[in-house]
Amino acid sequence: MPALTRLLFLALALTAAGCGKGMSDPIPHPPSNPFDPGLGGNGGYGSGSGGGGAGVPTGPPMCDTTLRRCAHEFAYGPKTLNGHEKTVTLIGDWRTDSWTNGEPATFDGTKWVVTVPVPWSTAVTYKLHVTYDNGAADGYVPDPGNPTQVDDGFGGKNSVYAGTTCDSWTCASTQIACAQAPLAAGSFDWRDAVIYWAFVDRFVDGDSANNMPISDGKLTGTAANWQGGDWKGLTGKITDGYFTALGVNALWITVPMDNSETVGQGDDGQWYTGYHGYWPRDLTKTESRFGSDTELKALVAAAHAAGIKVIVDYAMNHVHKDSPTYTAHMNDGWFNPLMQAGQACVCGTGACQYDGAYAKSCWFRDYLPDFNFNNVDARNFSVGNALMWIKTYGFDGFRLDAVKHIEVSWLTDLRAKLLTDVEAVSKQHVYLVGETFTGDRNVIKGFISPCTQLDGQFDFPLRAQLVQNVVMRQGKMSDLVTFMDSNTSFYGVSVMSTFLGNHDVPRTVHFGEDTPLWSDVWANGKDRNWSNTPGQPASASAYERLAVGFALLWTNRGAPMIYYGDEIGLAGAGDPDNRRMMPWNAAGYSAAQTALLAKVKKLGLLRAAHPSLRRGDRTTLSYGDDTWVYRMIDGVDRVYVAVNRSDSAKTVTGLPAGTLNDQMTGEALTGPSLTVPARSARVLTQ
Ligand SMILES: [Ca+2]
Ligand SMILES: [Ca+2]
Ligand SMILES: [Ca+2]
Repeated sequence: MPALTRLLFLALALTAAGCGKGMSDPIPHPPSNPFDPGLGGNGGYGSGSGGGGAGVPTGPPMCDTTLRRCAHEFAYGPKTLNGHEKTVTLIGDWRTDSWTNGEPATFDGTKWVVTVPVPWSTAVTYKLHVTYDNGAADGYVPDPGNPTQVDDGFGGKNSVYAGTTCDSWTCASTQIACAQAPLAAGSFDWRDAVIYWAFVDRFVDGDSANNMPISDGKLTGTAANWQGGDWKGLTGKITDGYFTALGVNALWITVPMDNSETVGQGDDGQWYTGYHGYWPRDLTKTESRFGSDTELKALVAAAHAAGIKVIVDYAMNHVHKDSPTYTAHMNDGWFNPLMQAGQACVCGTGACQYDGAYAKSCWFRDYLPDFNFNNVDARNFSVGNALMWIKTYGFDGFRLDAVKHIEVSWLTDLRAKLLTDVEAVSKQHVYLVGETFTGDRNVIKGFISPCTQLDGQFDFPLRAQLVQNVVMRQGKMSDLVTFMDSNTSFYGVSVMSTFLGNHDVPRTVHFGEDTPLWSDVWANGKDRNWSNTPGQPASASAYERLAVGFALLWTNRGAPMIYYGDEIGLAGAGDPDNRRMMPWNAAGYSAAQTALLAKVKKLGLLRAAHPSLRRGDRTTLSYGDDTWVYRMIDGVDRVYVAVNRSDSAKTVTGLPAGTLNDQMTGEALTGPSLTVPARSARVLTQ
């Protein structure tokens, strides 16, 4: 059907529902077109968004002309060739080190060609280095096809390409910096972040004295009750070096404020507590089950001492009906009324869908009053509250929940206040990462503007594509290559958070089983979340596939995020089964879990050691149905990555000749072609 019709169809069909924090999805699952965004609705209280999917982006990426790069093909031949050319390498000034680290050309049957990204509307000075197979001396020659030459200062000539602009550019990576609040020299660069989502209630119980599970006969078992994790336990993992060993330098922690003491029913009919933190009650107090005010400050201090930033989760969309803020302002316009459109306007019901006219004003549940940020007093109060939290505890960033369900004015007000009241003092950039659970990249992009709105969002479309093509082995590797090539610059100057799993989707290890537990990457796993819950996969293959997924994210731009437990392939279906208590007895891990953990650690160290993995430009060197070989370059740093998703070893090509050291295994190998074992990734340096 036509694209617009299809969008409308999806918007109607995928009226996702279900609160990620204890609601289930009542809608039968959609068919599985790999480019459908799917329901996505279990994230951040729903927000399933129809349409778009992982399709072709609309509009060029957002970046300043100084960062824009246009692909340009340089050629050598055919007229001047003598047939004995062995290698032809382009050298020049299109990149900082490209006079000394050139780009090899390939012979296309008639001439040698090489495509490189050239700076926007900027002349490029270059020449070619040619070697021969007949014993002739190699030489540096200007481009015989380009009459524009200048002296090279060594008695020879360089060629000059006048430069170009283009309709479809890429963006070079750059640190986020806002003119309104200049950064201190050496301030933290969020492109370097590796984030760990420490779901506090389920991470470490460091103090049993604060354990207060709710006693209510309506609760089924403990899956949706408080389980005892706290800030003291998390702090212990910071100080014992767990995160440092993983290469993690940023923590995302659960909403820290007081949550409701009651239970509430999800739309799956089950009863839940506020263990997840998304039912805020007293917005000025900390949650007693997580610990004291002093313990939260100690957590931040311990993190900072270990070189770890702290990103605090903040749920600005609503409060719990028990909140004194609601009691005081239920009738003065601070909150949207529950009754709208002639109904109880619970998101996902009747006229009050997660998308459309009531997306911003519907209530996620009938006990979660929804702020109306068109009311300036309500907005000022809420932005002020967020600022209070960041100033009081010294957090370094916010993870902002359910972004597309609030007025954008809240976001722009928050950013403006952060610039004037926080960044101008700290000289550090406050990272704002949003959750917009959708496969539609244009919706996600709409909130990204680092100095006025968000620095980035969680990259749900990339997660879907990667899990599908690599962990589930659907489609071909070329699908992933095409998607990632279109995705790298899609959000312009930004720091997206890339990830394989989170608290709203089934545990990723199950997508990697020999027979995946779900055949649709957007499945919410709620068919097995209360009964028939999955155990740890027995076969090593699932963990190995997960590790290949980690390797791809850890060798590309973005701030990769580990959902707690994914580093050991922790089992679990949909919410709340994907929030099991973190097992800390390493002796109880299987060999496959231990091997996965070791790989994640190694990737963390490699990412820290190589700027090209965090900021570099990626060039595909070869790919097959199951393999992908690419190179990352940042200045003089270059790393080669060779991925094989299949169940048999594969020979890959396109690597440089000579010795290549696999930093994952310690093996010394030889290019230009080499073998990549089944379900593995090599990270190679010369
Ligand atoms: Ca505890
Ligand atoms: Ca409480
Ligand atoms: Ca709202």
